[in-house]
Amino acid sequence: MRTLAHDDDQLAAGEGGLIVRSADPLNCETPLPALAGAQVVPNALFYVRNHFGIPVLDPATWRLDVGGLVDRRLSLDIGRLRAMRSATAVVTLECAGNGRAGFRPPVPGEKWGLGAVSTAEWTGVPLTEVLDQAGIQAAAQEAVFRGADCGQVDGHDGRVFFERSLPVRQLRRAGALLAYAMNGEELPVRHGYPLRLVVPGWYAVASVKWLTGIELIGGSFRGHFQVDRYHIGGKQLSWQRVRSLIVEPAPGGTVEPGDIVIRGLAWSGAAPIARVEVRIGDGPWQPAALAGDRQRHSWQWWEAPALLSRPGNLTIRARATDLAGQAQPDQPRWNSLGYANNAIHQVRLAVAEPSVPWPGDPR
Ligand SMILES: Nc1nc2c(c(=O)[nH]1)N[C@H]1C(S)=C(S)[C@@H](COP(=O)(O)O)O[C@H]1N2
Ligand SMILES: [Mo]
Repeated sequence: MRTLAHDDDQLAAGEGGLIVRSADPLNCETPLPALAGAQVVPNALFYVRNHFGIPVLDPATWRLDVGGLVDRRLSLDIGRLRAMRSATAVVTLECAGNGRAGFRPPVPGEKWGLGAVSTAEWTGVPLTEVLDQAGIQAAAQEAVFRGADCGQVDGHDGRVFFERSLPVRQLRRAGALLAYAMNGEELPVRHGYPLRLVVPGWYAVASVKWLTGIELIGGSFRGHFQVDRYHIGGKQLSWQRVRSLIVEPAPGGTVEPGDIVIRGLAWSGAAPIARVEVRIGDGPWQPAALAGDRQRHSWQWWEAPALLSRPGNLTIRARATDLAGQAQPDQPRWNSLGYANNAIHQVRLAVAEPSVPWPGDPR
């Protein structure tokens, strides 16, 4: 199998302004401050999370094979899929490891900051269309999604493919797409060309890229990325936890005293965002205004005006609550593999000495 020369791809990533965490496999964060209120992240700036080399698939020979506990086995080429009923959705993908660098004591794994999250408009075939064509048998309990990428994994003989499963009872309400387009463009190679699964609201490990197979099985899938990774204490990761991030002003920066607008993002897999609150220093929590489009599975921009009058160092915090009543913890909920850190985001700022005296300033 041909894989993308990672030197080339790393170069491209650097040019695109991504923050490269690892070149091989290619893992990159989105520079969130560069987004400035945009609903979707341009494809070139969408974060990248890979476990193996990027497979380069030939669309002429590529097939999506559907098998296992189905009434009819399917082998669909990209033309067949594109001819089927399509749907489009704006969906935020977040890596379960996003924010792993914030765990104390530290945990092994890619040391993600807060940029392993992005939003795009995905177009493809509703997963249910394909599964209905195949006909799921009553004995099927899980659907296993296989990616074309594979490699060596400690503790396993031979090649391990990237595979994840979803419970059959979740498939219908998941609203998952078999996506072939991203932000109106052909799905880029690094994001899964020619076809990827997109599972709205779930940690993005579920959204298998370079999809080649769907197999319906009668038990619980025991693959490496299901049982050795991407769980918390044996419990499968599913919905993205509620979270908000401060995007502006940028952490560690210096701002002039006076009126500023704090802006950020909030999302939750389980339910829409109910509210976001910000706290300046030791002040009270104050409501932020939700801004921009509200789409069920997309992050939501918010903003809050603030008056920063006193020079010195300052901490700004933001916390979101979703309509299911879930809130964010003050501190990361530590787990040995370092997943699902949704602790309240804190940003430290310096407020400069005023360059012109304040009206009424006694100096
Ligand atoms: N085939 C395949 N699919 C995959 C992965 C992978 O390594 N191989 N990584 C998963 C993980 S952990 C994440 S966070 C998302 C990242 O998707 P992106 O690179 O398009 O941002 O893809 C998921 N799907
Ligand atoms: Mo991930």
